[in-house]
Amino acid sequence: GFLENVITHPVFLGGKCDTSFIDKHPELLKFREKKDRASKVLSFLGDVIVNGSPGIVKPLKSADLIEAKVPEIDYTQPRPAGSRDLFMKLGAEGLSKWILDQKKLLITDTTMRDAHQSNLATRVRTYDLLKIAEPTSYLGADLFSLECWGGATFDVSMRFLKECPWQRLHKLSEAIPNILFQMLLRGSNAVGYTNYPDNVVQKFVEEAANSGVDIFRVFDSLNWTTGMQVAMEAVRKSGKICEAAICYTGDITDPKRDKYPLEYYVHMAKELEKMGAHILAIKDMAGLLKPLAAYKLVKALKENIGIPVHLHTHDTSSNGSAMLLKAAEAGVDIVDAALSSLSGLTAQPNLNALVATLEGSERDPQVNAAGLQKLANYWETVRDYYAPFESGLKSGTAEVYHHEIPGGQYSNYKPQVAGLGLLDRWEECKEMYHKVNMLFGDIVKVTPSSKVVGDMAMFLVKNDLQPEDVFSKGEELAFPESVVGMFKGMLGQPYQGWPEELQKIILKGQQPITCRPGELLEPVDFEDERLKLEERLGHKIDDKALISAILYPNVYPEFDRHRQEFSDTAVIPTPIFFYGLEPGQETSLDIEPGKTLIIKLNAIGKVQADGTRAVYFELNGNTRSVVVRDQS
Ligand code: 3PY
Ligand code: ZN
Repeated sequence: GFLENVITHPVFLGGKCDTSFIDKHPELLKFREKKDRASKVLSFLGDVIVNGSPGIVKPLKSADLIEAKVPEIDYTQPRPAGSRDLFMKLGAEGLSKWILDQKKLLITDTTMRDAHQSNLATRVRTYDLLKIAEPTSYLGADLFSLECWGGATFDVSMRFLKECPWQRLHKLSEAIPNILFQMLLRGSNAVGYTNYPDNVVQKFVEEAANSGVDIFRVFDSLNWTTGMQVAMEAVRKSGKICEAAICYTGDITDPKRDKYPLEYYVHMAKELEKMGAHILAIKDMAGLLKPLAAYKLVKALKENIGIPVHLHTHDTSSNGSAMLLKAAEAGVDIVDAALSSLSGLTAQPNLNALVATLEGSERDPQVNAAGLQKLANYWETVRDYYAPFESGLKSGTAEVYHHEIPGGQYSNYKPQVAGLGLLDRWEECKEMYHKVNMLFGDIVKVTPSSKVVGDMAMFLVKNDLQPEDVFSKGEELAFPESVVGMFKGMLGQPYQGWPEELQKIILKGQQPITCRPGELLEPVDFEDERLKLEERLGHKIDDKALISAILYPNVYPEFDRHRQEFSDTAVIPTPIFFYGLEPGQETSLDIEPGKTLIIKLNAIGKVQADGTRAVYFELNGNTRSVVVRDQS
């Protein structure tokens, strides 16, 4: 019931219709009373208070959570110059050379993206990021970059947090103009789970570059360099920094795991350098790179390529810090780490501890250690708001060397397993992940190929099957759609190809492709799509919203509906957003500059015969109530 009525509809206003338009859209004749912003926010809060937040089984009480302390900064002092200022002066090639000239170890802080993607199921909201953004621009000014966008954040912010990823990026870059922003881009899969037409990838990169992304870390989920071409070229064309990744899997120090030896990675790195990478990334998405292997790999890469090496890992085994130290010894240029309070477990190693380790050494990162501690203190309190999204892992585990589940997937795979009612078989689900990897021919596992392995593992456990059963009962099995798509070639080609017999069983007679999937996908006609969407949504949309909707055709309309019905709920403090208010509790929201709402919950009414309840508030001193359907 959120749609604009017909006289405000863009198609109607544009005179692009006759009366059949109204026949097709009877909903547009419902002239709804237009709600003001405050009423929309109260409707949202009423719903959270009565029904809780979707997906949160064990809610906290917002009244028990304390407000995170934002470090005090003397804003009369000029903002320190940072890596972004340097990039503006030197350009991508110049910056790449500057990196090579540094003795100090450069550090990327992943707190704003991968750390919470991996430890808190990507749930950290723009509200909490923005509050610490400006202090970060002062206290973190010596960092090489902030990874703060891309990966799963794009999807999760719209799907679960009901906030706009572009707005997050825009506001962050306003607050932090001096440090390089870095994003994770899944090659032809952009920030999604499937291949998109080339012009969608190109347009996405262009928009992201205009909105504040400086460094694009591009990877392919099967290490298929052909699948990285379009994205890499688009990044170079935008004038930004193209960081191309080799995804690390297996173990180069284990002679029994010989599918991916040292030479495999060196060869791929050389190819990416030739393709125009300004920086090479080692993307160790599951944290499989052991300390001694890191030394060997970094040494070999530094000897064989002429661009800087940037190392990304996950601390799942808890060997992450030792590994980074060995990599620093071997001459790695940049490493990823996370502020202490969000570090460790399936996220990145501890940034503050790394700084302390190297202090006074040849590779001293020369950053403001005391300032970074203040930032970590802020995140320590904020982390408490997200307790329901913790993975439950209490310590590092060397088991990751066996199951090889990426850090960013671990905190997602477990709730998926739980969702299928298989949590009592969690051990089996991890073991099956390993078995499926071997069944598939020991592939690189990172979004989206990792999701396919997870889908297949859950499918087998759920149906009480073993990998061998695929060969004997394959004809009767309806494999998950993602598995069929991958074996058809829709995520590209794995190193040494797919196991042929298995591929035949899974495809059931369909022919696989070996070309770039993007070559087969029709380019999107953006203006045509825009019109269709505007008609469906009932209002105008800009380029960024259009891209969001093209990347996530099912998620975007629901996100848009939320915003029409409840307004932009990104302005609500996180404890209130997730857990609502208790009777007598008060909160204040800045809905726009200079406009503050003071909201107090007075009481919750009894359930009525029609299944609704009234929720009574005080809004800036006046009583207001909203009626909410009780879903229990
Ligand atoms: C992502 O693609 O989101 C990842 O973090 C992969 O490691
Ligand atoms: Zn990662």
